[in-house]
Amino acid sequence: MPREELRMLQGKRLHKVVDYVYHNVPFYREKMQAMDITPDDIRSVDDIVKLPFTTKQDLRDNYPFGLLAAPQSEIVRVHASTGTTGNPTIVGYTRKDIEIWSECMTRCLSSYGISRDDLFSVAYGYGLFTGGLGVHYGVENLGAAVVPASTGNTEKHVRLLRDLGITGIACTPSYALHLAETMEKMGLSKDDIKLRVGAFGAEPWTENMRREIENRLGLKAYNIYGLSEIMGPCVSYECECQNGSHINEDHFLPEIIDPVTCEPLGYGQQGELVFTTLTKEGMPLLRYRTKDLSCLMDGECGCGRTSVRMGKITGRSDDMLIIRGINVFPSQVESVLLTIPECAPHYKLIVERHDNLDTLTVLVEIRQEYFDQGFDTLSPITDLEKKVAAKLKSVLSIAAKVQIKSPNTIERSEGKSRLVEDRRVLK
Ligand code: DLL
Repeated sequence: MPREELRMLQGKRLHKVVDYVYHNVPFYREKMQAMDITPDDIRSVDDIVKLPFTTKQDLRDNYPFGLLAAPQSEIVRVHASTGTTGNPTIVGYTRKDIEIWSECMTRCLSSYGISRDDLFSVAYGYGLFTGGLGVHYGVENLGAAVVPASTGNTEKHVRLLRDLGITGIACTPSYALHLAETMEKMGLSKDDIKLRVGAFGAEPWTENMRREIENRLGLKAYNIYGLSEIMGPCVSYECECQNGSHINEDHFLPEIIDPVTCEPLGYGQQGELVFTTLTKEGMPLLRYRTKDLSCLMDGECGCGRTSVRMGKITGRSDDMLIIRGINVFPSQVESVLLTIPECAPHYKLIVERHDNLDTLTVLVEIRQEYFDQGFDTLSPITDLEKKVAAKLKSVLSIAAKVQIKSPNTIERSEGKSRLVEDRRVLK
């Protein structure tokens, strides 16, 4: 679509979604009333700057369903992502939302060259995380055959790749490398499998990782980006030119802002990505601050698509970690530790990558009074470590190794906290 036409379409859809949330979501109506604006003030894309921002905190404050615009009877699916502390972020989708999501995924898969003739394995987690089901519906919608492998059981997955002649795969880039390693340990090589396309995202990755995945699995590796609050996978995707990821702009209106002043930035400038959903019915969001740092790239792409592209995610403007594709906030770990009487509020997180799998180790000090009661012997310590690990697992959804430390052994920091040591090197 020519850009002028696209902008007109976006303007029309923007007005419609603003009108919709104004009348259906008290949170937005109150925000807009406080800013003295009505839906009639929003007539074109340029008016977006008049609208309020939405943050993850707003989603938490309105937990679980306060930001839904559609009646609950219209919601056909619910997903959840990690919240900063306590409450997860809940997202509800209507039947039409699922259709649009699948359509966006189909665009993305067909831009990678996937067709009805392919057998496509989805190795993102199925469940509350949007990766598994999100990609799954896109593959089915396209008419390719989906193999819902999910994560884990890697050797079985390698056998499926070989025996079924699977040609496409979607997973995190680190899992793709783990898969390659497992395959090699099983005495197989890329010549034993038929993979030719991979859709990798849900965590940051580098050009070196791309080359390594391509060499070891014998496929072409494409980026896929998304976040559950906006939709899930396929907010943007790479085309064959691999010069940035095309945003599905007729559904998600992007902006780049300065994360400190919130002022809009121009094309090519690094800042925080912000999205407004243009067609969502279940939980539309206005100017959602992703905290992802990137840039927007204009100009026509060699593939002929006119949609704007975003650069690689270069970091986050908050402290969120992505461990095995799962979002983890240090404050979540802290909130769990605070519920365990034996633990002192002194802890440290160590994130490492072994065999291309991320590991999280939590060091936490025991409180002096428990230490004095004989906790300095091995068995109660092991029990406590198990108890803390189980609690962390239930809240974070990933396994963490826990090491209980004696009082006053974890370094204290003045000023900027050094709670996290991320030892992963994305080569
Ligand atoms: O990760 C959705 C997704 C699933 C995207 C599968 C791609 C593939 P969340 O769990 O809500 O949703 O996490 C969203 O993950 O804000 C980014 O920080 C990060 N992220 C997602 N894709 C990429 C990517 C899914 N391609 C958060 N590169 C986002 C770098 C990514 N970071």
